[in-house]
Amino acid sequence: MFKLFSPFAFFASLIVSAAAHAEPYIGMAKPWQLGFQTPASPVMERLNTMHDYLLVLIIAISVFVLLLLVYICLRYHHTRNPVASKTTHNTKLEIIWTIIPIVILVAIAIPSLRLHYYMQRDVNPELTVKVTGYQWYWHYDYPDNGGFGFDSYIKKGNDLKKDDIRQLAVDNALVVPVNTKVRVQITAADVIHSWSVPAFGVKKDAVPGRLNETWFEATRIGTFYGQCSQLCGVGHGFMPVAVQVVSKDDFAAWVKQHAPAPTPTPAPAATSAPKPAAPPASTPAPAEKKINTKDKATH
Ligand SMILES: [Cu+2]
Repeated sequence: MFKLFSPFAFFASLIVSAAAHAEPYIGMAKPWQLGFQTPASPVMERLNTMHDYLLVLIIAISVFVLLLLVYICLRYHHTRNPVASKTTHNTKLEIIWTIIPIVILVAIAIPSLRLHYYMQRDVNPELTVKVTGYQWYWHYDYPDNGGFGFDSYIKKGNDLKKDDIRQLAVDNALVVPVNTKVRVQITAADVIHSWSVPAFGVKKDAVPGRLNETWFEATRIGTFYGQCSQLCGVGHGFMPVAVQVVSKDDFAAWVKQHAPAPTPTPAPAATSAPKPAAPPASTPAPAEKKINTKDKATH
């Protein structure tokens, strides 16, 4: 038993914890967590600041109202104030309690609208990915990199490996480079879904027949998780979002691996040999067709 508390064990535990820190970062909610996930994008950092600012305002207002109530209860108790005042109007006071709330609302509205504007517009995106929600999985396309795409399904049961997080691990994560402005175009092919990654401050509805747009810039390497955030049917809880942020070099290598090979040969041999490479490139097409038909149907 004593060996457990020996200096050796202590240093061993330090080494183990140091090794744990060297592991890739995982962006997800932790048990008993209070507050937001650690921000990993400029948008989420600003959302955090906005949240803290509002918290200060809310606490100040709540404390002021509480103190006022306590003061009134004590000062105007019938034992101290047996004859109640008959005053009903006080112009000065009414002007003050109209103007102060207006000032507070303006002080909230200005930074809030600025942040909304910042979140909405994507300034010179360096990469575009298209996200399509399906019942019940996500499909990701890379139009800038040859238009290849793939499905992203939750890993369940026997597919889960040792380090996989249950209910969040997927077979194919969206891969993006770090410190790169990524424009995300979001739509759906059946019902409304919502693509969200809390650490990036991103949550956008995926609506059939509509192309929504948002952006993020991941500031750290790691895997970031989110979940579908619009009730979309029985599989709603089983279509997690996983974004793998890698270095720019790793991303280039990954694209090389997955992008469809360029087809320089015009049409000399239409044999069945190159067919295996075709499915990834052709999968997005039916999705777009589906969306178009729905679009026409709804209008
Ligand atoms: Cu969904």
